[in-house]
Amino acid sequence: MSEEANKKQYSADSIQALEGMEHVRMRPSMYIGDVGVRGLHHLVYEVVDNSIDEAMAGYCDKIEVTINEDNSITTEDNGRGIPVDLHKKEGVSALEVVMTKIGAGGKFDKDSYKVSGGLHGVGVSCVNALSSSLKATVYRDGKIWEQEYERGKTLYPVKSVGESKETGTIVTFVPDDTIFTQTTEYNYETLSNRMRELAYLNKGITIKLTDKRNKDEKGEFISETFHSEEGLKEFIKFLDGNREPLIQNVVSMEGEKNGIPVEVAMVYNTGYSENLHSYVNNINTHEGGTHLSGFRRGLTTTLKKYADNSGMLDKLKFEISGDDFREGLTAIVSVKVAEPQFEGQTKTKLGNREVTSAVSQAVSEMLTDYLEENPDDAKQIVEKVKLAAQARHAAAKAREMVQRKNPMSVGGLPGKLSDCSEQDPTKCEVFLVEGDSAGGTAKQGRDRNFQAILPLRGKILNVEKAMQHKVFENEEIKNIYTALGVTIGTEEDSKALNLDKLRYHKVVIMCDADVDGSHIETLILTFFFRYMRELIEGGHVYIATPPLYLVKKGAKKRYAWNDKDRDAINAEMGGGAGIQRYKGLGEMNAEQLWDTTMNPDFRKLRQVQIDNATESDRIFSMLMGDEVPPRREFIEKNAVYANIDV
Ligand code: 0RA
Repeated sequence: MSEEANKKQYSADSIQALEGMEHVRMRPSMYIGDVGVRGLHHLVYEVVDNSIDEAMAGYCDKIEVTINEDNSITTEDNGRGIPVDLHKKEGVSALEVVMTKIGAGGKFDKDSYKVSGGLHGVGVSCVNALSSSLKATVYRDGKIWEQEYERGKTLYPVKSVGESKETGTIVTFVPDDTIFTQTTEYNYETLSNRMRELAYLNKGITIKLTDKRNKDEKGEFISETFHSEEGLKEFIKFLDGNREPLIQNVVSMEGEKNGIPVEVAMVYNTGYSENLHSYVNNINTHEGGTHLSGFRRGLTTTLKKYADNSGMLDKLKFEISGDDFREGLTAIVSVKVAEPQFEGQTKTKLGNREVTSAVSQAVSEMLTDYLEENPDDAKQIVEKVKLAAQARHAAAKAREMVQRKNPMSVGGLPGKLSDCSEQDPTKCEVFLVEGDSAGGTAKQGRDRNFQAILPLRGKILNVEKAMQHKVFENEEIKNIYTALGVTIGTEEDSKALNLDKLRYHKVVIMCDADVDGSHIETLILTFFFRYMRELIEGGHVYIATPPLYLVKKGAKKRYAWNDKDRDAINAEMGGGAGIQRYKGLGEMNAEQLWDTTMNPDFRKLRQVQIDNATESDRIFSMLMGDEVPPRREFIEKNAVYANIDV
């Protein structure tokens, strides 16, 4: 063998010989998605998933998650405890196998609803591999057992450290900062949202979350306990609580169809948006899939049949479409599938064919009964559907305008857009700027090679409260569509956003750093979230962060983005520096705006991410809805201003 071939052979062997745990450390993203904030939180979900599995099997009803002072995590459950007896094939304790063998999974049998290929379900061993240290404590068979690991390597054989009549599992892990280089700091809110969601999706379980890093006014650790007796029925009320209900009841069902556990809950509100949330094995399926198709089919056929029989649609001049049945609808569909196939860009689209008819049948039965038993509600719903059909007719015309315009011909671009000269969209950025005057400064300050400016006049439309045709008729919104070059409708889905001709890969929202600015930022984000979610999911949406202060002493000038930095800079300059508070972008000149906010070398862009779509939906409906008190409470709770970069 030549030396070259020899080398190749050697590396192929060494890759194959690489133990699973080593592979997880070498390619963590393959297992947990990424090594950023998301992946870090994923470690917690992974361990908790195992406890939830234990609860779903009927052996556990309490789970506690604690963020410790040092940002390590402790999870504790009262399940059966991970088995500790000898694993015959491996020759070590089963606990050690579960903790150190990739693919051993939480369970050895196949009858639990484990997720394959998706985001979760990679096993606690992955968490172990990605932790600088981990300790497992098991209460089982009258004893307390213990084993510790470092970076996935066992420190000592499983040992008994005491006696107890209890059963359960405690896992404490420290995320490895050589893997999670960006941050190892846990976000309470993120974990809290997920634990709440899990409690609703798995009724009867009590999940307690405690943050030992922070104390409340009473001197107690920040803590919340989540428990739901009614599951999705309560989840829907929580989600839609900020919207005005059309009917007072939640329509819900729970059961098994063709061997597939199906749970559905739905309500109608007086709004215009459709909010469907779907889950498979507790994982939010953003891209939908066969269970969601089944829901839509069941809803449409049942409501249509009822409406036709009622004679209420007799005078309607045009056909009712599927969409009309879903205006003002908020629904959650949750299924458990033994071997789910996930498809789509983010692997969050269920592919299993057999699920469609199971959900469709379940929804048909549920709705048929409900409509028969509640004729008043049925009438309200059919009336709403009629109105939706009429509005859709009007919207279709307005939307055609948005679709037909061709942004690639210069004539088609909005007059207010100052375009860049670069033609390669991956290199281009567009700044959506509040107001014409700041727009002017940005236009002067930018690098016209790759930065475009689109000034937006005043407050853009609140899409949360507007009917669809109003949205597509709105000048500012039409400008955003044409400037970005995106259209509605792909071959696969007539309502999906078509990003093939996206003209800028970075879309930057640039608003004043004050309450008004943050309101406008939220309005724009609401529009993106409701009408261009694919743009956010594609990682194209950013928020610019202009500085709050200019600190000046003699010839020295520095910018500060918060009070702490301002004071530190002042101290560095020896104190007594002059401090200018920027109230808006308009107070900066073109050069300052470039230096601080637009220059890629110095600016701090924040990428907008949706890490919990269900929670984002609730927050937008609250921030942009009619009810003032919850909005005020949220804004006050979220200190400086209410930014939605969840
Ligand atoms: C393997 C087998 C059994 C339970 C578990 C693992 C298990 C794993 C975790 C992880 C966190 N909490 C957990 N609780 C249980 C089945 C045990 C039996 O058959 O008795």
